[in-house]
Amino acid sequence: MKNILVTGGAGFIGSNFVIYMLEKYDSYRIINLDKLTYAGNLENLKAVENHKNYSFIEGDIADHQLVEEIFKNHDIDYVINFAAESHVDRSILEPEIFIKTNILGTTNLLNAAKKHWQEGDSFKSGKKFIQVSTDEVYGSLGETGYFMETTPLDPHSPYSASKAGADLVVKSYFDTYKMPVNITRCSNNYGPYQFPEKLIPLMIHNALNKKPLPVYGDGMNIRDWLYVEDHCSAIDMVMHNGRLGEVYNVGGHNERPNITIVKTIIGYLNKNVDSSITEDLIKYVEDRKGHDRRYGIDPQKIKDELGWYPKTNFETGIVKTIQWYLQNAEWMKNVTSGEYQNYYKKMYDHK
Ligand code: NAD
Ligand code: TDX
Repeated sequence: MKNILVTGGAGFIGSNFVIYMLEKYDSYRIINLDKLTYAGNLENLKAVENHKNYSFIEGDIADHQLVEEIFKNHDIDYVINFAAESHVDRSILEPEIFIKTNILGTTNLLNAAKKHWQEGDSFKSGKKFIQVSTDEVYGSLGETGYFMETTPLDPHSPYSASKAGADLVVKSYFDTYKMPVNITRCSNNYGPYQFPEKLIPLMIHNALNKKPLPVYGDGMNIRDWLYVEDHCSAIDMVMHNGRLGEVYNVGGHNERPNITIVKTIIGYLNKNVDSSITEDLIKYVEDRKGHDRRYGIDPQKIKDELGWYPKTNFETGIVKTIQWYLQNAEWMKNVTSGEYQNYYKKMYDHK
């Protein structure tokens, strides 16, 4: 048995990853450390909460004593660090917590792993720290070209700056101590359990409630979409076969302008759920500050080195995703009550 410390495992990608790993392997014990912020939700993990190889610890990755205790009590073999403040719009409103969790929290995890994994000048074999990062650290593309692992970092939002900062700290632990690490940089994920502050679940939720669909700017900003399960399989491969110290970009060449995504969701709901859901709901609103124009990943390295490829194309993935939200109306109702209402008012009511 090997022990994986998954942080942020009650969030969108983390919970999908925990379920993916427990379904695929018998040989891993997963310890999920999550602070249960507004984005963390144990309902996401109902399917595995009693699994013999799963346990949950509520707490902060920046809590030195707690993280030290976890490393002392469990022989941790891998850390997969998903825990983060992850929403760009929130980082524009309140940057400090992004610096604390994303940079200081990551450094705290690195220190504990280093302390328990280091033997003299080298590290015990079979250990690895994986930092789950984002394509946003590369900044914004023009109409052509793609982000490669060698593209210079040029983050624009407090969120992406904090992720770039964390990446550099992780890299420095490899460069300085030869600590076994990998960094993955993935494009926009979509799928089950995504919090409805992000474009796709927010548009599905609003459309079903006949609320305006707030499209920032001209709606022509481009994102490169990846179905969450394909991201999980990429992390699985990097965990097992990624060359130490390397960065791997993860993306499936699924670039779409935001307005196309919104119209695709409306089209599906109009045809299959309620014909009064139409494009009249679209409301062009004030642009996001510092809004990156285009993201596009070149995934050649992870394909060539690790044989990864995405299994779900956008047309299939978006239908599966919309259907999941339709079938999980109770989940959506629960996450959109309480704090969410205040956030929504603060973010959108003046737009
Ligand atoms: P999310 O916001 O849905 O989940 C984040 C989780 O981290 C939540 O469960 C939250 O409770 C937990 N958390 C936050 N602060 C914590 C702390 N201090 N200590 C412990 N737990 C804490 O985010 P997500 O969309 O699942 O993203 C997961 C990771 O993947 C993040 O690191 C993000 O930067 C990265 N990423 C996300 C995307 C995307 O499209 N969503 C794309 C690329 C990379
Ligand atoms: O109401 C909206 N209207 C709108 O036009 C929202 C919430 C978003 N948008 C636009 C902004 C972006 O161009 O849609 C695009 C996608 O926005 P988000 O879902 O907020 O994602 P993004 O800012 O691209 O960042 C996401 O992908 C990279 C994740 O939130 C990050 O955690 C990840 O690192």
